[in-house]
Amino acid sequence: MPSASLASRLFPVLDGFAVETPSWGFADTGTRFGKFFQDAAAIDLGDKLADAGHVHALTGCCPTVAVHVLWDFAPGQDPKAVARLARSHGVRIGAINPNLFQDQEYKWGSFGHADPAVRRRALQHCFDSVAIGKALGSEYVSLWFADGTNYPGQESLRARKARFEEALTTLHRRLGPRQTMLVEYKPFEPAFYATDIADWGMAYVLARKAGPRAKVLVDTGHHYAGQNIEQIVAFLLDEDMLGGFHFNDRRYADDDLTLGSIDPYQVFRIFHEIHSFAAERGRAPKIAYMIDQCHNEKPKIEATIQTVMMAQELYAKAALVDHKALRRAQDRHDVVAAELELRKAFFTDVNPALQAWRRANGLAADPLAAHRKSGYEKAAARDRSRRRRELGMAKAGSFA
Ligand SMILES: [Mn+2]
Repeated sequence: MPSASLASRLFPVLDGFAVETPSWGFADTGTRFGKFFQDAAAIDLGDKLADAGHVHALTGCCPTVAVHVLWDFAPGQDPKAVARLARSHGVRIGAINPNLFQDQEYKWGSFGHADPAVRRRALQHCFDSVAIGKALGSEYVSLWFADGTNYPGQESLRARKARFEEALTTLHRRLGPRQTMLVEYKPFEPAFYATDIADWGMAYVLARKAGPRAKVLVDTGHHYAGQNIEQIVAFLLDEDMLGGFHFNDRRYADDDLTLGSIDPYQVFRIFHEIHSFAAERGRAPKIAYMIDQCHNEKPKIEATIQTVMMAQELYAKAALVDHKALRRAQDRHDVVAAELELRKAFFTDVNPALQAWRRANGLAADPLAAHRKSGYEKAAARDRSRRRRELGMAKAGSFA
């Protein structure tokens, strides 16, 4: 049994923490070198929402699912039908992700393209995404751009910046009163010389200029090795410009590994900045916590549950930092004592409290073990293999 005080401190923390799963994380995705197909991988949006519903039923903290417009919505598809489908699986549609990197038109960019016709096409797709979001009651339109250049001198960097400013401002005007536009950054890949939104500073400037409902999205994998992500998070929080996260882990670049698998202390330090901000301001900042991972080797549902459990555990640990004691140590420049306050929280075993919270919410104490016992994966593999054969898909794989 957890100590009563630990549980009573952590229950409200866990009640207030939700993680959004990505529809694409349940389908056959992987590296740009090759995909290793899984029989149980989702074929269509119905499968993805079923898998997301299963994850939510087991973890109790994943009520929404992020969707990719191009991959998940057939042209002319009624968003209300998608909302109903989601509801039937016990989840709601979360962030709407336009796709501005797949079509041939975007070889030289989307919002950054020199040709106004291509920029208009990209904007129209974003307008459609905003409309889908409005119809679904979704709060977020989440933007990531593959735009950039590969060689010095290829294009005017400032001209591309100006095009981004104009397009993002135009898009912001289309947002409904309940919608927020998230601007994601990434240092390189697919652009290997200059990515148009390469870091948090560029995303910050562009979001600021676009309008008050544009915020920055921090994808934990989109940083150079050694970059201090929690300092970026602290800066953005202080400027009221942190909109959301894409969770994943990395060892080298944008590796899409399971959150906390390489460096759980990094994730803890990010959460600590958020809890510290909340403690000072007396309110939790509104942040969209989302997963952005594609698993090529791990079974997709297992990896998703593992990620959610890791996020909950580290979020709970970070909530245990004694902010008053930390402040006192900081005030007397006791560097060692200040650091120890963080380490004390990080090394506290919160699992008994997490298990107690799950039981109190009618959930299995160990969602991963419950999933493995449930037979869901086997049944999905059987059903989806049969449907792939019926659909004439030569081997495993999905439409997206
Ligand atoms: Mn991302």
